[in-house]
Amino acid sequence: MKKELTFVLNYALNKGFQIHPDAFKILENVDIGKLEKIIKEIVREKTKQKLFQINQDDLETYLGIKEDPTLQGEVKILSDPTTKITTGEGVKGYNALFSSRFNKLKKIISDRPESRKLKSIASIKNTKSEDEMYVCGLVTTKNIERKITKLVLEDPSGSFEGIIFDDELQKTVGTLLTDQFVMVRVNLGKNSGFIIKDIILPDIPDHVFNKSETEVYAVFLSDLHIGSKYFMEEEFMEFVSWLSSPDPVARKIRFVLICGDIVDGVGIYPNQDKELISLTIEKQLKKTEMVIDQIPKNVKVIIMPGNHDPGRRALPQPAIPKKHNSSLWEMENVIMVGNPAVVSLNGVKVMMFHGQSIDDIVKTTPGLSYDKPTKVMKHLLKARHLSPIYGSQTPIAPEIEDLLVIENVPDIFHVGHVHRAQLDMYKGVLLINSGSWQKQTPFQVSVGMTPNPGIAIMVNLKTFQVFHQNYNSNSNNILQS
Ligand code: D5M
Ligand code: FE
Ligand code: ZN
Repeated sequence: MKKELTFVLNYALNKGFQIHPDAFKILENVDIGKLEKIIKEIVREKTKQKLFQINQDDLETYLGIKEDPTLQGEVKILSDPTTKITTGEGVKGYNALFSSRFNKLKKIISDRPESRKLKSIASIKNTKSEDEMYVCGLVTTKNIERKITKLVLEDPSGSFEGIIFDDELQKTVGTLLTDQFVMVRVNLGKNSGFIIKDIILPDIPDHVFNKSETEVYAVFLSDLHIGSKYFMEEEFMEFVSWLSSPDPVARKIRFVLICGDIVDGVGIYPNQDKELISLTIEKQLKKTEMVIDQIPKNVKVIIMPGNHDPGRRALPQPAIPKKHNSSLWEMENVIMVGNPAVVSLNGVKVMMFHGQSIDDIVKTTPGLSYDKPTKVMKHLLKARHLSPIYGSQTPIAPEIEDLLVIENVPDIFHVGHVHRAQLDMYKGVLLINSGSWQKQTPFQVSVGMTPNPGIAIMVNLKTFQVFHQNYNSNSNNILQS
């Protein structure tokens, strides 16, 4: 304990006072230079009233940080895959998944005026019409060779192949993701092949974001990796104790969102045990519980899993199962959701997705990289899908309903996974990659991945002003925007 704190405690005790543990918590975070004055004044006042206990209320009144009861902290779960998971069997399952993806995205694109001319692939197969036509489907192949680019799409009626000559459109084809939904404008060419004249993505319209009525803040966090040797425990605990401090922003925080990889897990990558401090899931979750318990109880904590957390690996992921640690589930202010999830915080809609698909997208798409995750997030919004590529590194379960389609436009899109905190805006949607609280791992060193861990991002849900705090002592470690 700091000597200044010991001094004021002894002072109060000698005057016959008791200090409530909640009051003590506040005292621990008070500027030490002010401690003595605060205690002496409270002791003098309360002695007059003949009340010999110093409680939280006394300190909050004195410090002017009394909780504002008008600040709302309302969470609604708008979408969570946990109870919706109904995985199909084998080929039948995948057919159902892709048919659900196609139907949902066709409905989304139907809002565009061009869609009135939309035809099924089968119906244009033998056409002799010279008019322009529109078809849509999922990208099955893109073939970019010398000057000729071919694109193959599939809809429930069949398969369509088109050729692209235009340079700009050829570049667009390069950025399309396999299994992504697109609409194309086509003409019949001279030798009865189809020529693609335009490629239209479902995309999002310009968005006017919803606001909280009161000036409440939400904190955006991801990739704690509790249990790993590289979890920045000291820095993270410093941030957590700031949440109880008299800082005016801290006093207005009502939500903490954790976007996956809360624990490091067990057996996630080869020889992981050499990099773990806690060797079992149970121990890692126990530690998590201790950490989360330090967050003030008037703050709702939303926990979503990532690829390191227990449950299942394939997307969509259910919430971390109860069987490992019931107390985390039972904490009054903790809400466990699956990946992806959409939550409403005082009416502000946040879409949370861990971001597994970024790995596949970065590897196959020119112009996208790990150090600019919000660029990939824009790509996902344009595709209106969180993980289009099937059959690569990111496992996707053959759900009867495709729960990874972005059906509604969120106000905030929150992602993690790549350990690079970055902010951006796209058509009125705030994009947040909340980075990590894990130092660079030997794997990341080996592949030249430089994380910027230890940054807490906070958003004022009334004004959408963004703040951040950097707990990393390395001065090169900065938030990108
Ligand atoms: O992933 C953090 C980042 O590091 C994410 O972009 C994937 C990448 N990563 C981590 N381990 C591997 C292996 N073994 N192969 C390829 N890419 C990897 P995280 O989910 O925190 O481990
Ligand atoms: Fe991670
Ligand atoms: Zn991850």
